[in-house]
Amino acid sequence: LLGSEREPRFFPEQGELRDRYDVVIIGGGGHGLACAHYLAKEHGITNVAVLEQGYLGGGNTGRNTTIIRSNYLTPEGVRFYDASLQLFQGLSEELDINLFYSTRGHYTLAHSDEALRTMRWRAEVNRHHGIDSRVVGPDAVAADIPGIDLECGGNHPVMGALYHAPGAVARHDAVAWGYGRAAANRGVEIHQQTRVTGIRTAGGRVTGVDTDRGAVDCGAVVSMVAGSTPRITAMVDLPTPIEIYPLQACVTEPVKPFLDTIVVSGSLHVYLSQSSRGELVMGAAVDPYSLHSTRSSFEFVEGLADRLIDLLPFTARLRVNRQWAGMSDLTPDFAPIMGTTPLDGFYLDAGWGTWGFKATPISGQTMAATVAAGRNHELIEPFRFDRFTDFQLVGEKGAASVGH
Ligand code: PYC
Repeated sequence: LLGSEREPRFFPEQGELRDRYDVVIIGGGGHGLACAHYLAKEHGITNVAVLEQGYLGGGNTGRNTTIIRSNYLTPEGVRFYDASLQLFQGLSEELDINLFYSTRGHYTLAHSDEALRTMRWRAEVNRHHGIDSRVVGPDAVAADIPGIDLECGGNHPVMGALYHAPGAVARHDAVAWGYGRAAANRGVEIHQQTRVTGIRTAGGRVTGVDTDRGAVDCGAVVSMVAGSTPRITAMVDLPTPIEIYPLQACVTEPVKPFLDTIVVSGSLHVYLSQSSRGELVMGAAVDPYSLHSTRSSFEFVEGLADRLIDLLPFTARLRVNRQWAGMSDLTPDFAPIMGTTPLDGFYLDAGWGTWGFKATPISGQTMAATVAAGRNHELIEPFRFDRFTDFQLVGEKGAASVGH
């Protein structure tokens, strides 16, 4: 068969937009596609369009360092991310696609008494919720992280670490493809290269969206666009406290496998793991200024290398092969904003900052349940839109991994 005569390998060809959908999801990243999948699978809602301005998984889903963990600080966060981790563990089978889900263990290094105190706090909250996290000493760190300089060049000696056994990595873009294919197989339409330019409302509720391919009516709009959130919420005059900061990452040339675990140092602003190909996948703090851009900078790699060499001196000899950036939609309390909003029929899944990939399955599932029921799923109620006006914040900064 000629290529043009074959069945599409992954997604059916999408024609024109329909006149009306029950649900329009803005954003064809992991969260949007997961929501489409669970709407169709768990609620029988299939008259759904996912509108993506670029290509599937081309936003933050394809721009993170693929870390999955549930070692959060607040009970609300721990419950939510642990439910996500549980879903991740069965996801390759559910979606019939190899996500290369790999449990590695996750070290968060402490270089000060204050950091160690936070690690103890997190370990206590985690264990209370049945999650395998514990504080370990420098010897355990040295045994699991070959090549580490525990003195960090004399600058920030490692005093201990939070060890989180279920910490994992997975092939990030396959998560988007898997959810997209599963949703499409149930009748969801996925329209790439389709930019939402406006949201229509009447009588205090959503009635449709305008796109660069025409207008459609709909009963509900779900915004799942991470770093583009302010552009979408401005369309419905819904102010949020979200600010956008770039988060950059890079990979080195491949080297012989030496590192099984995921390593995070909030104080050194470094985190890394070794991919199945042997590359070190690494990142640092968010950029020190708010910016709506995915450009990468030399300053990022230079600063990261400077601190990484303190931790793992041999990495001074490695070349960086590739770098990229995503746009983090940060909230003041470092927890997401999810669920219903003051505008009927408009739902928000945002504020994913630097921790959105690991939440993909549970965000999709709980947002789908919220849209189907018209009220927040209990797991996301703590992350509700109006928590900033009634001062019920969910302070997760201590578990954010990335410096801010
Ligand atoms: O939250 O685990 C995390 C993380 C790692 C890198 C960026 N965020």
